[in-house]
Amino acid sequence: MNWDKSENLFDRALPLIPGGVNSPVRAFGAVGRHPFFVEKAEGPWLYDADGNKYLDYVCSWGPGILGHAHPRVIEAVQRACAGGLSFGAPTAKEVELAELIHTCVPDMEMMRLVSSGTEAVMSAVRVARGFTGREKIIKFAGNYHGHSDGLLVKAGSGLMTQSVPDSAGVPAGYAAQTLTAVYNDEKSVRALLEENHGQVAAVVVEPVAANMGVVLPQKGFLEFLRRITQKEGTLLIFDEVITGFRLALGGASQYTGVHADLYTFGKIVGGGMPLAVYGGRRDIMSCVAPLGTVYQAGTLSGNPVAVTAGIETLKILMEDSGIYERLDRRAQILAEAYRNSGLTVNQAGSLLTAFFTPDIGERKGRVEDYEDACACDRKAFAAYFNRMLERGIYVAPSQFEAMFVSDAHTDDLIKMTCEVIGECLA
Ligand code: KE4
Repeated sequence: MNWDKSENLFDRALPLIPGGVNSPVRAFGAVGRHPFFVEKAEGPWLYDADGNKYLDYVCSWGPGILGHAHPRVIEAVQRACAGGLSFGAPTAKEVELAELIHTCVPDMEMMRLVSSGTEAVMSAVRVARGFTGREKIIKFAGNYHGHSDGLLVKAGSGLMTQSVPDSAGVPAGYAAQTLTAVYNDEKSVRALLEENHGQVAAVVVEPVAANMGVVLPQKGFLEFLRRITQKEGTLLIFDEVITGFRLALGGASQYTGVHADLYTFGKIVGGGMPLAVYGGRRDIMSCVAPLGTVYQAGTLSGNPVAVTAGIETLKILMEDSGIYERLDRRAQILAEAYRNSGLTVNQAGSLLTAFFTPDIGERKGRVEDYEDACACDRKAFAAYFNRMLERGIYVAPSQFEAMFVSDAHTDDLIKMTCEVIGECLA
């Protein structure tokens, strides 16, 4: 493959944009090569500036569940654009999208549209603090909730110590209000809640983790979080920016049967445009200005063009009852191909990650938390990524990300992918 045009674009970008990209993972740092620059996308295909064609299993990190440039979505967005791009005033479409979201996720009794997953989670945490009057929150190592200061933290030296910033520029004081537990480890959650009794506003969790690679909640873990937060007067926030409308039309609460107090959605809900949502129990969301005293605002919140993309995407998902079964089946076939090549695979619906686990001790072939994920062989992953890319298959450029299957990945393309996986891992 030739990447001359991408290289030239990268050279032009570097002096103007940090790392030449507008989001770090796009720089391909983890896979030891420069990024390609995308020209256009259609269905399951990405086309780069040099005309190379890739079968896309990143799907813009999740939004592309229908495949790229779905005709119905594009036509609706084009029509919306002709009517104006932004008004800073309420529109009927925002009400329609809120009604659709409530229909799909009944727990979303009241909600606010915002412009990114980061903004959704940041706002949900603020509402939880405003509603409970408490300041601390608990998150999990390996869960990612966007780049707001209070959530860019990692576990301190010991589990019981305060979290420390996971980025320069995050004040220690912000990090100190965020406690870090171990995913799938009930003891770590119980200890933090006991140690900080009456002080924890919320537990924020990815109900199926997808930012340390895909890691499923072990049986009973989410139910445990639900019980212990209720007992403690702490709110439970499901960060469904990835899992929402991905695992099921009703997201993780439908997929797992566990119900949270607040939810955040992004990616699919905006059909690939800058739109995300936070919401949940009406008594909690009634704290949000102008109803209540928790302030949150946004010039582009509920942007009519982004909302149009979201409405059309949700309508297509709601009309096609077989889509989730199709996506799950295809993902299972891919998972089997990776397992047959000796990798450990975690899969939930159309989300999966193939892990290059070290074959050490009794943890062989299991990735159940961040520590397991960190033990994977990242060099082997990078070599596999580049072999797949050379063969025209684009998977996420990091061991700690998910593979996304879309409805545009036909059975034939899945079959072809399995063959390439076998070649690349032989
Ligand atoms: P955004 O601000 O990137 O829209 O959403 C932040 C976010 C919040 N919560 C979860 C569970 C998320 O996965 C994300 C963002 N996901 C990453 C991919 N793992 C976005 C890709 C990127 O950072 O470029």
